[in-house]
Amino acid sequence: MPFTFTPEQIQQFREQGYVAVPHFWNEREVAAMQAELERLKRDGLLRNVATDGDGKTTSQEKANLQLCPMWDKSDFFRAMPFAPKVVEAVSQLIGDPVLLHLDQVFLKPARHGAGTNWHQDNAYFRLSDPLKGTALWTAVHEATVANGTMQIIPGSFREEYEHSRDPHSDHHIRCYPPEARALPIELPAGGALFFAYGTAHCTKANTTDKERAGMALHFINGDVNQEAVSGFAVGKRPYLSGPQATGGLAEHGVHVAGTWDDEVERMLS
Ligand SMILES: O=C(O)CCC(=O)C(=O)O
Repeated sequence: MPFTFTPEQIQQFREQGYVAVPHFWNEREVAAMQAELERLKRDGLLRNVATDGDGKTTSQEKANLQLCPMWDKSDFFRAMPFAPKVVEAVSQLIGDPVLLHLDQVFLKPARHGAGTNWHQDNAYFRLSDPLKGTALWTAVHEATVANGTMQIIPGSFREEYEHSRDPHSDHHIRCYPPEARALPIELPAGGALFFAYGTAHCTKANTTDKERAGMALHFINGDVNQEAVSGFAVGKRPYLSGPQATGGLAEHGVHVAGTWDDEVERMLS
């Protein structure tokens, strides 16, 4: 069954800059994500980017563990953006052709997990039209207010906030949006939040007894491929739909499209 947003969901994305889908990924897909993330963690590939307030010194008290990019360390996560429902969903929001712009994960360990401060992705990516790019943020574990789930500011893609270096991260920038308008998005494990490049968002601390991870895929429409800054280099951003899509062959040198279901089963076998 192809994935289809309702007209109301598409309207919400265009007018409010976000749409949440609570059961986007099924239980097997979630279990596979958790297993592969555990392997990446075990292999020491996630890095603590939280700092104690000087923007430089790695914090010993709190941890925001990031891995970016993921595709070159995991065939499983390389396959994820090629999953048919991802391409179908994203193309309904930003139009074809769809390109993958970036992939990464943030893991907040139990009790001392740190959030990622407020920002607009477009402060990094600089699209002239912030609705031509979307994030797909997947709750790899249940994401609640208590464990610091994503918060967004509806409608904020129409506003451009000033960004400066985040003193609590070793490389991020942050802004100071009107937090009174913030909306926390709670999701079960496997839930997805799509939000436009201009939508201000942040995550909060995880002080619960269980770790929580969010995986972020970023996509752009082909019209803005030349103007989009950061992310993968032009030529290395896989075309996922449209006439230039080669199933990953052109960008990765291997055929990735069509492997998602097998990757999920491989992870669980
Ligand atoms: O999961 C997180 O902590 C932050 C994700 C995020 O802000 C992003 O991908 O832009």
